[in-house]
Amino acid sequence: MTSKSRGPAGPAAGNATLAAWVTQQAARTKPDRVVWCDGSEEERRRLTLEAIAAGILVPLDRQKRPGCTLHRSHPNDVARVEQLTYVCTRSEEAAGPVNHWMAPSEAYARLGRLLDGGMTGRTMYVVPYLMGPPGSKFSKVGIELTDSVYVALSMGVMTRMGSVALEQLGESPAFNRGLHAMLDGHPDRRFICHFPEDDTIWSVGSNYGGNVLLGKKCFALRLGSWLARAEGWLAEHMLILGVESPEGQTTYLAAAFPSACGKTNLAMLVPPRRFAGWKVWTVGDDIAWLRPGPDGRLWAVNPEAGYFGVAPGTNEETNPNAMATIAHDTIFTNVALTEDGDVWWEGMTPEPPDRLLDWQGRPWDKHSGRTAAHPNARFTSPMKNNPALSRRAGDPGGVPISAIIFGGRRSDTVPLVLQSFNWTHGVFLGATLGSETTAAATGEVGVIRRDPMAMLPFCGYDMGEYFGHWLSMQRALPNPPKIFQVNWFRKKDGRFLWPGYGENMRVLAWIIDRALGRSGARETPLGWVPRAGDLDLAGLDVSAEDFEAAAAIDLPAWRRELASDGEWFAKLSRTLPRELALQRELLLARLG
Ligand code: GTP
Ligand code: SPV
Ligand code: MN
Repeated sequence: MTSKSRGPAGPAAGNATLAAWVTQQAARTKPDRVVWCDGSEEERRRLTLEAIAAGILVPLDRQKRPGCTLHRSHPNDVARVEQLTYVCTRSEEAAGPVNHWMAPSEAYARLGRLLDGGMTGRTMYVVPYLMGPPGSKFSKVGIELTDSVYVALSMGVMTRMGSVALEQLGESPAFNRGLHAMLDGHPDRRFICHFPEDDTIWSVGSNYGGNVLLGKKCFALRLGSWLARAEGWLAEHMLILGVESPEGQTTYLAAAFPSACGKTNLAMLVPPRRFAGWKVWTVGDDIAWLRPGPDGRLWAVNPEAGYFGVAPGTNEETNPNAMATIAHDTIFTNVALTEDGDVWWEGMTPEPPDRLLDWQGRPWDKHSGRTAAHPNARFTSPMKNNPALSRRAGDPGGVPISAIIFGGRRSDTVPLVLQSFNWTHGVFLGATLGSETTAAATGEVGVIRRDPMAMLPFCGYDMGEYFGHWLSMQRALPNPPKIFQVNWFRKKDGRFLWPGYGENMRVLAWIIDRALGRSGARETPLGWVPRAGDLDLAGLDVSAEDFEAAAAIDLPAWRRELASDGEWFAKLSRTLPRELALQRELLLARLG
């Protein structure tokens, strides 16, 4: 820690670029104090106590939730704000038709006015962080300057934070420049601006998750995707997991599902009884950085070190590994507080406790007529708490990916599982992925939108060019992963047809068999699907009728889907790769 007396450059003295940049931003924002974070346990304890004293964190019961705290964000600041998130490239075309765009000069001027003296009376925390394992060629360094102690503490959980990052950086000027100021928190003064040409992110007016934990969506995905295109790799909104067979063979999969569509749950899956002897290991639950290896396979690392997971719906049945992970040393955001100092959310137990304080700190009981936890309430936990953490989660070389899965939240049309005919067709499946919107972003919930590769809110450049980049990866991958599409969320009469969660293991087993060339399949116009008997359904509590409805291919619905894909592609027409338009034509012809 460095106080103002040593100057804002603090321990960066050896890195002149870093020292100069921090000094410059401190001169802009004028904090009373500058504190450099070193990532130590002592520092974490001290900042937590300061945050408790300031009323920013509420300590939880030491027996029930050791090392845990609760944070309540402002009720108008509870999710990512896509309409206030900008890609600020010199040309509007570089950002593409689905990103919000602002000219860099305008963004720097507008946010610069807000940031001028924006930390007066406050502390600026200098948070050096490393995305990816130390010493890995995948890894990148960011520095986040923030006036939020909640952000500094959360970054300490979500990333490899402190000295480890400064060591990796050394004297290099190649670090992401992140600046975050809470300001007065008014939505009129809230902007999340990305400057990919300057490796810079400015975030003002929020103190929530993906808006402010700049290593996560802002750096690892929006700027990451920009760097990945230039450097020949992929930065994706994907979980990474390893499935170990009873014989001890582990196969690694990566899966892209939109926000709040099941990544954390799949990454921590506990196989059902039928799969005794099988084990699923978590490598990552939200973000994957993937690179072609010298062996022609695709290798992946999880750049994060923690989980910022959805709380509602998490319980001992759906996700026992998450429940163990959040048993200690966790920061909870916008969950309900029990009378004995523990947390609660919808779906944690069948019945709520008699009395709670809701996520806004107001008295609550089950007659209150509102949810106790916010639907986007979250936990922030170190990945080392996870009993299912893969031994290779921190492997600097990454893990080899045998299959990529795309999935959305679709109450109709999309079948339980299908396999693409080839890489190009797989990219088409990803590019046309549709999903119902969720509480992870502000706005209407339950509206179907195209969310290609689950990256709609996270791609830092033109979406058509992003698809082109995906297609071009095949040249670097003589041994590419096989590509699949899944849907756990198909419904009939308002209820899910497929039980999901642990039972998704049955689908993973087929995917692995297909990826390793061990199982048959039936060809349909949409892709390869399991033949009767290919999916192991023994001991599954689902009627044959429901299973068939979950797996059914509804051709009229697919004709409507293709019309919607056509509108989506028209929006991207300037840069849409011809191969993808052709894939759509071919599918139209197959549907007749
Ligand atoms: P982000 O952190 O926003 O990127 O979300 P995520 O993709 O990690 O989603 P998560 O695993 O947290 O799940 C979101 C919600 O979907 C939770 O309420 C889960 O209980 C629910 N969910 C997850 N998997 C399944 C499933 O297989 N079936 C059903 N019906 N619901 C699921
Ligand atoms: C998501 O919305 O996809 C998340 C949560 O993982 S946030 O960090 O807010 O982006
Ligand atoms: Mn996510």
